[in-house]
Amino acid sequence: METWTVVALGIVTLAVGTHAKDNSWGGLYPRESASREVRSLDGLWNFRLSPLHDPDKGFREEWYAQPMCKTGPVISMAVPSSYNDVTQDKALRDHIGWAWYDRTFYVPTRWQSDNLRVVLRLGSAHYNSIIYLNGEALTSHEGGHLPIMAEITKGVVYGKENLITVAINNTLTPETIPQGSIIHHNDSTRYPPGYFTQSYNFDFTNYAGLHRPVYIYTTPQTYIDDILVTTDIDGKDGIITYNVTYSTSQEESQHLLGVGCSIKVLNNKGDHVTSAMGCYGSILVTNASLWWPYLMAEESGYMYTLLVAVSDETGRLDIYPQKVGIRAVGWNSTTLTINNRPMYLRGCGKHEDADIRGKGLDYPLVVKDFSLLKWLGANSFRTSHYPYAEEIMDMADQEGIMIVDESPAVGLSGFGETLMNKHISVMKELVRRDKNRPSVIMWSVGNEPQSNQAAAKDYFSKVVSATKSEDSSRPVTCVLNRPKEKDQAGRSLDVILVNRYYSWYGDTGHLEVIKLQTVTEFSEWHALHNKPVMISEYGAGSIPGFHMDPAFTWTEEYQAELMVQNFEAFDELRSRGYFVGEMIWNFADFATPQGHTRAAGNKKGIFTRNRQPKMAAHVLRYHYHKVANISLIADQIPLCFTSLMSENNDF
Ligand code: BDP
Repeated sequence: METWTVVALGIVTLAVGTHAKDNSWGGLYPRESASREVRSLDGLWNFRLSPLHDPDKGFREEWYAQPMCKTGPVISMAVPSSYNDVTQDKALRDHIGWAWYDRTFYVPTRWQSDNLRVVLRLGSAHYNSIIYLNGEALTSHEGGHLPIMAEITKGVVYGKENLITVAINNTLTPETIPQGSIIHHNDSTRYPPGYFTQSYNFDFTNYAGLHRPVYIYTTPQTYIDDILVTTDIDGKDGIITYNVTYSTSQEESQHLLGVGCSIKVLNNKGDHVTSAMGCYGSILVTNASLWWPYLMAEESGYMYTLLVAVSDETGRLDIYPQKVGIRAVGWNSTTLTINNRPMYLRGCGKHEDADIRGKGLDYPLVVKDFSLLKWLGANSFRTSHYPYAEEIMDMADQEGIMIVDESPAVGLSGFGETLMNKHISVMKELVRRDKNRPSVIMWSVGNEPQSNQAAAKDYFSKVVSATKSEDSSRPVTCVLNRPKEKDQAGRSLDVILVNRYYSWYGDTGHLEVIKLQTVTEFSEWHALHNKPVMISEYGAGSIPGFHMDPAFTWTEEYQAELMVQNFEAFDELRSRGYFVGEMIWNFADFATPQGHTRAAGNKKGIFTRNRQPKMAAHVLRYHYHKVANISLIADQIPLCFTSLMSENNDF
């Protein structure tokens, strides 16, 4: 007999460790300026797992009170990285529960004598984390994928060694986002005593660890806390509306009386364009260079910099460089627009995923992925199925790649109030982090919820309206996969995104039904909701190097031909005027839990996990350039695809 329990390891112990208040504002990304210094704490940290059957051990023995190397064995762990795949240890790969990291660092005495504020910021820790500084609980955070910030001015010792310890728990429960369950296998004839496993309803490895960079940085005592920027266009001019919020340390709060803001707008070469005074207002940029998506204009991803300065009554300045892309997003019942021109999303569903590092940020991989996206002629991707690293989002802004920015709410069910409140908080955190990004053209509150459940109606109406109240300048969606007659979420959304796997999960092997089924389905979604529709996932698995003609499932030919059939449907739907985009599943092969339907991971990538093209990548490249009205020189397309494409009238 197996029991499914709500109680998870670590939730009990989370209470033990949490003396610190949960912090939901991750703060502005740490950037250097004339007033701010940034130091990286990335590198090799010390690391130890809590024993599987004694999850509280680290708390009981106070592993945070002194360097962990003094309380037992440690190994080196790379930061940023997931911890799962960096060693040969299966127990580490499959761990459930608490994992502990620590390292020491110095803070210069100059920071104290200069009366600076010192802040710690972690890009993401998955899933629950508690952060200790010099043995004291500093802050805690629930949920991976979003930043954690805490002021440490008083907690650090200047000019001496400081200790930072991070305890991270990857346990998922029915009330975490995403959800999961701990299954206790109680049948003693089949399992050893205390045997349990983690299950979850999503198709990617639940990687854990310090996934993104860790920084300490300084600000003056009166500092810029947040900047909100929205943009619009008026003929050839751009309008930047801004609101700067500032704060100060408690003792210095009287200084807030004399605080003032000034703004300098610089072009993308760093030259001065215009200036403004005041902590909120609008700035007119005459003859503005607009932010355009890749291949929609000669120059894509154009960004200005707002050099925001806040001064207190002593005249001391805090300066933050805030990038701004001037663009206007619009939508109606059939169309998405950017700068008043209809946009069509040619994109991919992606993952933060690579061998060895798992979900750890890896700069070479970031550059490679954007290079491949542009090679494909893609103009967009969805951050399936969680918010991606800010460093990736920076690249999207800069390269003109549009983003459907998704929350970690993948595969939700149940839809109780606790879950909903948590979901709303996550949306607020996500919007607050990414609100100024020109690349973000849509929020996605989740992927494939069980939206056929009755409770989904009220749930999604509330989550979507809470998201809109944070940001009304972008459409809000949720990626659906339930039958349209049963779905309860679509009515609350601005754009309908649907995942469909014709001739893969249904009618397997029957490529000839794809066009009919796809055109019928998506035209019905549009008719039902009178909203723009797009396909957010379609595709087939292929094992690189598997070939059969006629095409057969799992071969590169099958994946490529399935795509060509889909393109016919998309072209037809596009001609009807309400189909606003297509995203292949997936950009690259990725890691999943072990299972008999996954061959060493999900193989629906058009690139291998190592980012080498399968046949499908060449086919998609040809199609995306054609949709973008850009012809590829025939000899750039390898010969093996030309026969495939010539069978199709569209090519
Ligand atoms: C979709 C999910 C995605 C999966 C994909 C698949 O959104 O996460 O990886 O199916 O089965 O339902 O490949």
